Amino acid sequence: QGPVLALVGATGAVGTVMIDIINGRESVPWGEIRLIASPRSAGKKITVRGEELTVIALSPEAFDGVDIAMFDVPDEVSAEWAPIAAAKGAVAVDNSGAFRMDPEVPLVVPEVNADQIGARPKGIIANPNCTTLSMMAALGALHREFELRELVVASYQAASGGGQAAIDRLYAEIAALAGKEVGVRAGDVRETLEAAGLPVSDSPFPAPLALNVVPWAGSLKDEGWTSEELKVRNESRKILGIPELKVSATCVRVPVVTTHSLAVHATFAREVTVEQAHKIFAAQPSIVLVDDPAAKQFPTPADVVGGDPTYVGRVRQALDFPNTLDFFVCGDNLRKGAALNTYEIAEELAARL
Ligand code: 11C
Repeated sequence: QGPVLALVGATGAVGTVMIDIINGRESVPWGEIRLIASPRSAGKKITVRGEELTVIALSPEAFDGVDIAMFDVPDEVSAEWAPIAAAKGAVAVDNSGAFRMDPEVPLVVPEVNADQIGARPKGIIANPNCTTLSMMAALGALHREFELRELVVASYQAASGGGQAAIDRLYAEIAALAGKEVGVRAGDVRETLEAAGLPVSDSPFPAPLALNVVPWAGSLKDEGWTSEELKVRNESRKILGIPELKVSATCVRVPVVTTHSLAVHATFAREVTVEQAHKIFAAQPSIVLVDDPAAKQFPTPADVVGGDPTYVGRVRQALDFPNTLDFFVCGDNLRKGAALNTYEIAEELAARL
């Protein structure tokens, strides 16, 4: 009998992708899979690997006998319940922001720092933010060879990073603007949405997202930075094991449903040629290199959404910055950015139980 896996938040946007991933695996090590959600979703039936499972309500007893509990719930729910699962003897793999910067909680991307999975004094392992995660496989591989020193990034984040309500809002905005000649006068997109009953005050985004880009993700922190930008800085440092890494990020929401992209400007201790970088990327099982500028081949969210790997392209040696590479990455924020990485950590744990 294999270990017992619990999925907390089984009915949410990421939980649903998690079940897709479990269903898509050729084989799984689990003796039992248990689906847990809020009392509102309890009783719902979901088919997992051909077996109809009933979602049970979150309670301490729900963790009885559980070996690994994956959490895809809001920060405050994880903050309360991951320690309860751990006290019941499970390893909690948490996709929220509640524990990521806790020095007693490893923050893991298996292909970068799987070695840290074993040191988990609180019985909790954290999964990074999807924006940070989208570039970690690429940066981790380059860092191993060339020693990363500085990182400047701009993100192009999909609506689904904000959950189902954010996806619904983007679709509603697109429908309301379809066929109209807008985006030609300041404020006309906003006014048209308002006339269609979609005022920005009701939106999860602080400006229209359709036909627009919005330089804002997360909440306001000190000195004008957003929580998302600080997560990119702090989490990159922790995952890569470079506490002094210089990082500056600008996080931007774009009218894409799913798949985050980042323009990365990374400076290393040593010179890195495009050819060397290509070789390193091509050797990583979790990276797909799509980089043929003459043929206009590069990754875009629309072309890679639903995929597991990180897609890398537009690799260039920065003309005016020594030892610096510029490149573009795309990664499905619901898969590798959230559900897949969490599940890969659970698989690593299962192999070590
Ligand atoms: C977004 N990256 O795109 C965020 C969502 O810390 O796990 C995930 C927030 C987090 O809005």
